[in-house]
Amino acid sequence: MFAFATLVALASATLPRVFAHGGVLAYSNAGNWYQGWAPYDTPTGQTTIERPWSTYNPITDPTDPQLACNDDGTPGALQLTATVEAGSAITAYWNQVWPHAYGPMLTYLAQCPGSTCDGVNSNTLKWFKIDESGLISGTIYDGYWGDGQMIAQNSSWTTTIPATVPSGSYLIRFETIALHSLPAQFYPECAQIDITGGGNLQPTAAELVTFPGAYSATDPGLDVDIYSNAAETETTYVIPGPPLYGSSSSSSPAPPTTPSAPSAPPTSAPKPPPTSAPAAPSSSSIATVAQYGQCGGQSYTGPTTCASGTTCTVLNAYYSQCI
Ligand SMILES: *[C@@H]1O[C@H](CO)[C@@H](O)[C@H](O)[C@H]1NC(C)=O
Ligand SMILES: [Cu+2]
Repeated sequence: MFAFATLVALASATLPRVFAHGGVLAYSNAGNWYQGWAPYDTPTGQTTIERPWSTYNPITDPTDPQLACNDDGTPGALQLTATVEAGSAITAYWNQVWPHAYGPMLTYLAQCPGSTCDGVNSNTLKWFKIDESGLISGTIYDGYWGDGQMIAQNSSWTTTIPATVPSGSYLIRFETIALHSLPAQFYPECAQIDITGGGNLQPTAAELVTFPGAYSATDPGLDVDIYSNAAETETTYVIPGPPLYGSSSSSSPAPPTTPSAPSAPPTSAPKPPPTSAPAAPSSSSIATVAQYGQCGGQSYTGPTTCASGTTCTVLNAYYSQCI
C-alpha cells in the first residue's frame, strides 16, 4: 500500500505542467486583432503574423538558438505580415492567466534585410530593445515586477513602436522572463511587421545584439535567487540585455535621469487568503509538489501538498508556490 502511494506520487510529480507555461497567443494593433500561431495544432494551413513555435515549455538556456523566436526562425508556409504605424501601440497576449509574476518584460525589434522578413532566419538578425520593465517596486523577493503588471493587464503587454524607428520590415520579439526558479525561464515569441511612417534614428552598435548572444546565464538579472536572504531587502534589479534603443544615441536628447514614477502597483490590494488545501478525495491520491513548484492559485487544479520542509505560500492570486 505504501509502495503504491509512493508510485502515484512519483507519477503525478513527473506529469508535464503544461498549464504552468505558455506563450504569446495573439496580438492587437490599432484596432486590428491578429490571432497567433497555435503550437498544439497541426501547422498545416495555419496563417498568422506570428512565427511558428511548438511548445509551451520555457527556454532555460540563453545559448539556445530558439531564444530568438522560440523556433528555428523559419516562417510558416502561409506567413503573414502586419502593417504597423511607427508610434502606434502593439499588444501581445499570453495565456490566460499567466502564472509567473516575478521577472522582467522586454520587447525587441530586428530589421530584416530587403523588403520582407519572409524566409529570414531570426538567428541572423541584430535586435534592439524598445521596451523593458523590471522590478517596479518592492524587493526582489516579493516586489511588483513587470511580469506582475503583465498579469494585471489581462496577461498582455503593450509596447509603443518608437516613432523614430526607420520604416521597414521587422520582427518584433515580445518576451517575458520568469525568475521563480533557476535557471531563469525565457518565453519569447516573434511576429512579422512592416513599420510605416517611421523616423531615421538607427540603433547604435551598443544597442544591437543577437539572440542567442544577448544574454548569459551569469547576467546579474538572470542569475537571481529571489528566495535568498539578500533578496528580501534588495530593491535594485538589473534588466538583462542591451541598453534601451535611443538611450545611448548622441543625436537624441539625454533621457531623464530619474525614471518616471511607475504607475502605482496595487499595494493595498487585498491579499488573497492562503490557499487552503481542499480535502483530498482519498488518501491514495496525495501527490506532493517539489520545492518551488506550484501548489495553488486561481484556476490551478494540480496537487496542493508541498514536499516536507516546504510550505505552500501565496505569491499572488494566480500563483502559490512551495517554498
Ligand atoms: C483580454 O485578453 C483576451 C485574449 O487573451 C482578449 O480576447 C480580450 O479581449 C482581452 N480583454 C481586454 C479587456 O482587453
Ligand atoms: Cu511556466
